[in-house]
Amino acid sequence: MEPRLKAKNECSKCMINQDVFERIQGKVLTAPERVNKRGTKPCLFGKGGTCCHVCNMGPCQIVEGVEELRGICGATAATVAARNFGRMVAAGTSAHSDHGRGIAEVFYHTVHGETEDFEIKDEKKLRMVAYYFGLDYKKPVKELAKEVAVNALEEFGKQHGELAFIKRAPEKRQQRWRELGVVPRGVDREVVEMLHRTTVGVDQDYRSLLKASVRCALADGWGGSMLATELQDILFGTPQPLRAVVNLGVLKEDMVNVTVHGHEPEVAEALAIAAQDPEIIKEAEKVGAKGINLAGICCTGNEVLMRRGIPIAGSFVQQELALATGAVEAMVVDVQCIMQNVATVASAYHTAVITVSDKAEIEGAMHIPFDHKHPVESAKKVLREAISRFPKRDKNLVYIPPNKMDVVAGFSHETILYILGGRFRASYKPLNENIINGRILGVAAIVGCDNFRVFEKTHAELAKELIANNILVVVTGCAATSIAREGLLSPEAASLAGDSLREVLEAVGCPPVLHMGSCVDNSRILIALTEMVNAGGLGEDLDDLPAIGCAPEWMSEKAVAIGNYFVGSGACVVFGPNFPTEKSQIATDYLFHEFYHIFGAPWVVARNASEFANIMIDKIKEKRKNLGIDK
Ligand code: CUV
Repeated sequence: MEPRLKAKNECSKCMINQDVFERIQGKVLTAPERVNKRGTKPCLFGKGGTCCHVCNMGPCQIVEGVEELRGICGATAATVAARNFGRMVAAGTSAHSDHGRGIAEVFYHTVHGETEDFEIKDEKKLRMVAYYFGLDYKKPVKELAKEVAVNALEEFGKQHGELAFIKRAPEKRQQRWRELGVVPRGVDREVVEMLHRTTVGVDQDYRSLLKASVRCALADGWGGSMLATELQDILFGTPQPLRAVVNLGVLKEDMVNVTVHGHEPEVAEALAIAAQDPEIIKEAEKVGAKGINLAGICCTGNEVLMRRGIPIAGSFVQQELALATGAVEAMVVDVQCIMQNVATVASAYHTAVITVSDKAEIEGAMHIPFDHKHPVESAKKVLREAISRFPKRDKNLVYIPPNKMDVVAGFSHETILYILGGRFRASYKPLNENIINGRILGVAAIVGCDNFRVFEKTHAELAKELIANNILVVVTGCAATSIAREGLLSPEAASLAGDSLREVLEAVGCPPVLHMGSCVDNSRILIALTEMVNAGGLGEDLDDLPAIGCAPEWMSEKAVAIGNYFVGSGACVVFGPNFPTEKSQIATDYLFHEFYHIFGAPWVVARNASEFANIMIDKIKEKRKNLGIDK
């Protein structure tokens, strides 16, 4: 079949900044063109989860129901698909959790006085976390913070018992998990066990594998990710609503542009502090710039957008294009979702791609190791490199597109509590009341990546459809950036909401789509949902709520881990445009149907925005009916 992208610029991803995309075409190969060259179909052998490569008798191509096309060892398609699914969950969990551990280490250094650059910014949250660790949370802050640091690090290597934050889930959910034997012990232990189970010749029952994948995923959602979010909030501040700007138009012609890309906010926070240092500003001025302009990409961007209002230059699919503006002096990258090609694109300009993590180097990039005990010092080194590149900027190559969009971000669960819950009652009760009386039909989360293989604007179209149906939408990750670009993260976008949702939004002055942060911040959604259960009137467990999640353009393995912990927690998740196990009907049916009986929530797949919307609206209506509030 002919590749679908015949014309150069047909895909929605190239259209985001088409003018920039056109300038780089023919110069360096970029992702949309690679899609074009390869044809629009990914590897047919591997797609759908039934390519088995866990041993050297294969790789085996397995076809469901065909005896001769089982693995050499006899593995069925269901086993292989479940095993691959489990491995994706383990990889995703490891990524979020190693990020969490990294922050726990920064936290440890900070509270033990080994770095002076950071401090405790949210004491209330520190005490809350201490409470869940079973500590005497009324102790003086300094002493308590040290104990929290040790406890946080121990959550990763814990061998027995339960992760501390499991206790934050609704009582009924905890009981269900205990009965099913899926309560995670230590984060690392669950990841290791998942990898062990899925090596050749261990767990070979798809049901057992898939159930175990939930235990691993829960270690992400209620463990690694939640620790990352909470410790980052304690250290860098819990987000509050703020105004900011997104899209490539945030780059500045007269400043040293530094993009921060990846996931961990530590480096970006240090860069933000260093960029305000008078000495650094002076150095920038010396080379003819007005100062340093920081802009985010991917989830590092979401982290500093949420807490500091630092603009976002782009989502995952815009990373190469940010460099193709010719206006970026340095792209500083930490971990995850950094395309190797950024180094190649940068080499066509004066731009430095600077890796800073000791876990992630890229061929062709510059490596400046980050000293976690002196973050701001390291940040200054990075900025000096960027400043040194400014005079080398080729004005003929510079093109900053005019596109930018105003957004309101910073909706931590605490903030939502305050805004939608009412200033004096600090509970989700008023939100629940609006759901019960039908003004708000339900809540939907649109999360996860954007993906060069998806040619439509699924995120924004879906968000518009949901809010028009009076569903309050929360977003994280690159889905948030993608929806932000379309203007849905501003209070004015309330005009696109259905009448009754609009009334509620206008009364509190908030946008119809609430930006809750980065991918690890999906843990905020778990807590928000739990608070909705606790506020009463909407059932006793997460699977009772008229709430649903989706990742319409998932790309990273991390998205699979996230989806699986939501399903395991009782929230239905719709994935698209394809599903990782779909070549095994048996394994897929188990996730799509049996999981509903086991966890109270199924996985679902949808192909395009209207399919997503229909499924999500129907599921929310079904929950309302079960609750008896469908009148
Ligand atoms: Ni963690 S995981 S592309 S940056 S959301 Fe963006 Fe978000 Fe997916 Fe990566």
